[in-house]
Amino acid sequence: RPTIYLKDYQPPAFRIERVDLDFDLQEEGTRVTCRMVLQKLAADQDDLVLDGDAGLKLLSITLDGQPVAADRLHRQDETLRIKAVPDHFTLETVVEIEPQKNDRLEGLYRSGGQFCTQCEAEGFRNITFFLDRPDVMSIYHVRITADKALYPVLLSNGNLVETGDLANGRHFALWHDPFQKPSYLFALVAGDLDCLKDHFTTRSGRDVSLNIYARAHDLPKCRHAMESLKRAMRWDEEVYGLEYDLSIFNIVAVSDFNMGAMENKSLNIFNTKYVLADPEISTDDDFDHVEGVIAHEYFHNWTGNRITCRDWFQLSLKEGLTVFRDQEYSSDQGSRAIKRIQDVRILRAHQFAEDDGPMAHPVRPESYMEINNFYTVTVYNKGAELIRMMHRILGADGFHRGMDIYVQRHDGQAVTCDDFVAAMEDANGADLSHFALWYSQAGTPHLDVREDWDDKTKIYSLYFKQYINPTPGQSTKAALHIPILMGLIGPNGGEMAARLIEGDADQTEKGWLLHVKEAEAVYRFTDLAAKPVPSLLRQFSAPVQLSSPVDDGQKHFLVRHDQDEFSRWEACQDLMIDAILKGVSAISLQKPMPDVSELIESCAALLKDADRDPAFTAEILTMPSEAYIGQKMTPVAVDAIHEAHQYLKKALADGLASQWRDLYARLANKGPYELTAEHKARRALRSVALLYLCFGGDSDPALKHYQTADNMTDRLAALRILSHSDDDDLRERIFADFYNRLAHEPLAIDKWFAMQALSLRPDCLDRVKSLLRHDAFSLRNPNRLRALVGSFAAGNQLRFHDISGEGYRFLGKIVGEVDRFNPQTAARLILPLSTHKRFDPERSAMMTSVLRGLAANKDLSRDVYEILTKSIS
Ligand code: DPP
Ligand code: ZN
Repeated sequence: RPTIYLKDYQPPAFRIERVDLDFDLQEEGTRVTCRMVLQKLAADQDDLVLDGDAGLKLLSITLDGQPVAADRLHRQDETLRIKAVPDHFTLETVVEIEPQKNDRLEGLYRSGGQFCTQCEAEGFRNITFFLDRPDVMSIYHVRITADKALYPVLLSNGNLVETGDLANGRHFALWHDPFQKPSYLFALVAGDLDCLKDHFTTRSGRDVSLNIYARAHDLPKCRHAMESLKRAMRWDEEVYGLEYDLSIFNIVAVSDFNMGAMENKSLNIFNTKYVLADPEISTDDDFDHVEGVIAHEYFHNWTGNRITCRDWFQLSLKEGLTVFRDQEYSSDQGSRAIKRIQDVRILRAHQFAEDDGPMAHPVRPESYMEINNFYTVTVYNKGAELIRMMHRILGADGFHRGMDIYVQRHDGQAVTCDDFVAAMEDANGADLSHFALWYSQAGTPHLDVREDWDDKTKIYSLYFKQYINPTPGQSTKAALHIPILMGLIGPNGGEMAARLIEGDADQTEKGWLLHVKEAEAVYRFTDLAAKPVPSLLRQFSAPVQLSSPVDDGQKHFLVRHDQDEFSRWEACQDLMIDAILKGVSAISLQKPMPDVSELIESCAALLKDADRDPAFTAEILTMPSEAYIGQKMTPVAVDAIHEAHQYLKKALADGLASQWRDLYARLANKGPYELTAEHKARRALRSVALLYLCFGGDSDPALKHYQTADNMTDRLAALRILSHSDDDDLRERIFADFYNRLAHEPLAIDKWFAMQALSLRPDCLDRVKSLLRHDAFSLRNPNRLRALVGSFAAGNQLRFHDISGEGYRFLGKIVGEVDRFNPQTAARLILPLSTHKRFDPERSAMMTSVLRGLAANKDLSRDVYEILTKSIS
């Protein structure tokens, strides 16, 4: 299994000027005819080498109308070589494929009776022989023929040119996409789908018809996606000056999908999870996720489709940038501070963990075995942090000047991350060569900060020291350019004015922006009346692990006074983390548990002030997860973390019992459900109150909350609490009720599976195993598989890492099975086992033994093989 290297990149030897695809969709085999006009670019190349999956059945091949003799063809692995081709010619292949049997969900496959496609990254080679690489862009004409009764809707990219009826109850549609695109953006859908229609007028006055296709029953649930789409289209015009470029934009919802959604040109295909939203089946968070993903895929039309990646090492060129764009869009729709807190939570929980494990890689990786394994939080979310840092360093105006140049310069091209940085530099006369190291260097930087106050000279000094631990393939690291947004807070809680006398920094509206560029850096401030409290890394201005000189007392002060909401949240989280870590060491030393009364007091003050911003109060009073505490120690003390976590939760529950009760009552639903910011904030805080209210062991409020809920947010908040209950009857009753109520809604049933897999009850794994046999369960549906097995392995630290090792063996067995038909999803599921080095020797040995057991299988997919070899070595 070869490794592919960035350094080996070669430009394509041929150009495809035009491609005509003809799909003859049948219940057995589907025939695909592909006619390409090719032009040789590299004069020294005699042969044409096309990509094509081993499963393609080649029925015929002609070159300029003449059959190609067998001795000119050479098929090996995933390629087809055609020897001695002319400089300019037309090649036509006819292949047969079997979408009905395609459980990989890559290429052309079936989902719920319809045909659909997923081609990114390399799925197109499962459809036909092609130059399946992003830097080969072509103009597509697509003809689809199918049974009219079974597949009344026939869609592909671009504009609909012609439709018509044929003999035997069949019909056809002809589509033409006027924009050049790489094969990974090709899409086709055929099915019996209903359509929600709307339209949008672009700022230059063009009318765009918007269509969301789904099963008839789901159509009303597409309205939120439609409204989100229109908002996103307007936002991209207003903020980036980017307008939609065709007169049609289609979205199709499918229930079997490996990813979240796919930005195919004018024919986005979505996992139902990210398009359907309805109060009965979706939480408030789900509504936000739908809006965010709709925006993300739409934004790709410019950052991804019009300007695409030269090669897959550059994936972050489109993904990091587009994640940044969708994050900013969502911030503008709701609360910027809360969006930032949520994004940082994801980054730390998943990306920092990735950086700390065997799969650590730079935002622009240098090698891979299977590109599917590199659709990661590093490429996406850390990639977005890189864009965010450039935005901060250059300022919003400078950043947008850079974007304008990027678009002007590269429209219609396949480019690199370096091209993006160069556009930013050229637009601003800036030198980002040092900054650009962030793209090639893996690992999370650690930043240790010390302070010093000289009472005589009134000089306040900050000393920064940065280092990055080695990551696979990168043993030494260079210092990065780290932008640190910070403020100095005075005794009265206000921002202190100061004069900088040493260090590289800019003064901004939000505070000082320090540019730490060396392994060590010193900053000195003067003109201060008293020693300030530093508020460091405001808004999480760089993706680093900061160890701060701020002590507990100062953190309590920051919780109350920092003008930066992110930093207030951060200070409170830090206090909770410290309390839990102290608890963990108390447990191991058999000492008394820590005194948390000051923390309770700070939380009491937050609760008193809750009405000012209930949504923020909900965030700040939510405890960090057990898994996040686990990241703070090696080896991860699984059981002690759980015990200390429960201890703090109980202390907050008991210490503030009357406040929780009052708050819960005060926030009671007044009138029916509404999806407004005000209602969402109220539900969020009330759910937090309910959690603490029930934590003493009284399930009644949760039961009542469940029974009176008129929406999924409330129902799920209660179900989550009841899922841990040791009252068997109660739990069975509620889960049965939920199931019967929502059995016809797959997305709700996914939650039903997930809640059981996340239960802290000791019998959790037994329950998960028995759910594998449930009628509604299927390993072949990725959403269902992730809901049950993924939630258990990645979301239930206590039960997955049970010292019996049962959880590990269970996961190994499932991954082995799933890998036989869906390697992409199997490779995701196995990741929790790759962190074995972070656990104690006993657990680690059991985890590696499962990995080794899997690795013994000779038929492993490339996807799982790569994760296993990197994890075991
Ligand atoms: N569909 C995935 C995304 O939008 C891959 N492009 O991020
Ligand atoms: Zn994307």
